[in-house]
Amino acid sequence: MSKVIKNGTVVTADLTYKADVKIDGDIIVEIGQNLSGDEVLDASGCYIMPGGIDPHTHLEMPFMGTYSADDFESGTRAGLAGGTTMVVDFCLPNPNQSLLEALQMWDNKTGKASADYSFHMAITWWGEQVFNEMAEVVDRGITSFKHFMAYKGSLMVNDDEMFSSFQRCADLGALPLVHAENGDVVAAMTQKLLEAGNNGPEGHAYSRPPEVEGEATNRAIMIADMAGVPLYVVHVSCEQAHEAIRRARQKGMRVYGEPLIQHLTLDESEYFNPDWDHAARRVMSPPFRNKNHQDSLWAGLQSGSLSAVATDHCAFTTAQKRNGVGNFSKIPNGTGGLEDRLPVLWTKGVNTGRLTMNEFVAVTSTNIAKILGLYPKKGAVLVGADADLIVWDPARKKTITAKAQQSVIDYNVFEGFELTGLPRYVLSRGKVSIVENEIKAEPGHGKFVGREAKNPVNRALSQWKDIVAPRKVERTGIPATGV
Ligand code: DUC
Ligand code: ZN
Ligand code: ZN
Ligand code: ZN
Repeated sequence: MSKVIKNGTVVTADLTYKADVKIDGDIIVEIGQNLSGDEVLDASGCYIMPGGIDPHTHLEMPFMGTYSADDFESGTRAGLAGGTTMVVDFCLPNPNQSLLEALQMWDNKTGKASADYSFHMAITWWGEQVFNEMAEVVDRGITSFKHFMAYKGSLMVNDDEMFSSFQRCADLGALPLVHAENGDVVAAMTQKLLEAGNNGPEGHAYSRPPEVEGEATNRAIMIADMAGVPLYVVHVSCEQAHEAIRRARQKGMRVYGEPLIQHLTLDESEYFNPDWDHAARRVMSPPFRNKNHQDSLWAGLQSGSLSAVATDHCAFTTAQKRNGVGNFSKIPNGTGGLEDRLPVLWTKGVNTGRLTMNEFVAVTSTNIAKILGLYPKKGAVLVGADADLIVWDPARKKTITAKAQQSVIDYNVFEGFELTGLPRYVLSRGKVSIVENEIKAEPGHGKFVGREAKNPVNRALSQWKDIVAPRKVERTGIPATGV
């Protein structure tokens, strides 16, 4: 059974043009004029865009003594409802756990996914076993490795471990990711604040100022340069981190920055709300910042110094958040956003003139597809690409409410946002999964998408005993202006 999306305007990262799009099974088979098929989806007044890819989610993740509340079923359904047709989730091995065993555990969670997914593997400890297993992980199509520079005592890796892992990534053609916050400084400031009786949610923001993020971002970039590997910085929330990324890119380094929809649109005043629940529900790391930092992030999307908008979707109920009453460091870190990322970015970005439609597609889908090695299977409206598509109605309106959301939690950090621009149809590999407010997502339809390593070296040359020596790539680059 073929389908044709008719009467719409195709919008990609670089083109806007009138055309019909024909789908057979999972795949786009034709793009052109006056196409016919067994089933017609009307896109009058709408834009046909590649489905959103959220490169940063934590579904059913054990974290801070509990599990994030949305699993692959509710999480992918929420994504589809807002036009996101693929998520990349984080597999987190316990200390000393085999990466392959952890991967099996994560794979077991995905049975009811209704949209496609992939994984990043976290490097939460270091040793010869991890070194060896990284090659097998890459062979299984997981070509990105996350490093936490914060969460001291649990997920955090030290600089020597990070340097070793980055070198291994370089040899395997894999991409290292960092959560860039100085975990030692955060731990020290947290202790001081708690000792002084500052135990409310605002203490969370005080314990993680922009400087801890700027320092760690700079450090990770320098370490990546010494290891001779590209770098992807997750949840860039502030000018200090953005500045480091801009500078590295100007020097010719492949450093990518990912702002979150939350940091673009919500600010630190949320933590000073007298309602403890309101503030705690917004506790995430890094915390929300002030307007100057938000402006910096928008500018980064406009100029291309920041590459992809994500959510870090890691949703906890109010009851879970209340574990931190009397001690902000015990509030599970995380917010939702999977359903809201595209509509909020459209309303606050495209409708305000801050982003063009083509930039919108680039930062919600195409750029990350290219960075992660998913393009053009994902992130494209091209013959042969997966039919992960949105028919976007720029006139459709709604007000965000927790009541109407797909996520299982009992609130929404964007509650009350008035949106203009929402999906009319969302297709996941050809399956019509959303028709306006109607959810037709099919649990179990989502499949794992493996990825290819980029420019791997001969594996035989990469040996555990060699992972120490600096391999600095000398780089003159383009001198910074005024220097
Ligand atoms: N930050 C969060 O807020 N939640 C999950 C992990 C992270 O780094
Ligand atoms: Zn993080
Ligand atoms: Zn995260
Ligand atoms: Zn199916």
